[in-house]
Amino acid sequence: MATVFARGVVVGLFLVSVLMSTAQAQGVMCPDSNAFERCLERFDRNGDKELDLTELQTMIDAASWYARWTLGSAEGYMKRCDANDSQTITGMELMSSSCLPTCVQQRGLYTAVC
Ligand SMILES: [Ca+2]
Ligand SMILES: [Ca+2]
Repeated sequence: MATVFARGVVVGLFLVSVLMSTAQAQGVMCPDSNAFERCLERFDRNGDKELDLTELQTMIDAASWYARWTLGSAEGYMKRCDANDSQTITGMELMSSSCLPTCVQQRGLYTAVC
C-alpha cells in the first residue's frame, strides 16, 4: 500500500515537472525580435525597412499553403497591423499586441516564412 502511495507521489511530481517545463517552453516561444527583423529584411525589396502590400504578399507567399491558411491575407495584416497608417508595416508593428498579440502567433508567422 505504501509503495502504491509512493508511486503516486513520484508520478505526481513527474507530472508537475512536465507541466512546469511546458510553461517554461511557452515562455521562450516568442521569436527573438532581432531575428524577426532580419527575416523581414529578406522580403523588403526596396530596402526602406518596411513592408508594403506587395512585400507583405511575398512574405505570405513564402509560407506553405497550409501555413498560409492560418496566417491570413496580406491585406488583413495591413489592416490590422499598420498602427501609424503609413501603408507599410515595420517589424515593430508586426510584433505589436494589435497585430500578433501572442507568442504563439508570432512564432507561427516566424516559422512559416523565416
Ligand atoms: Ca519595403
Ligand atoms: Ca506603418
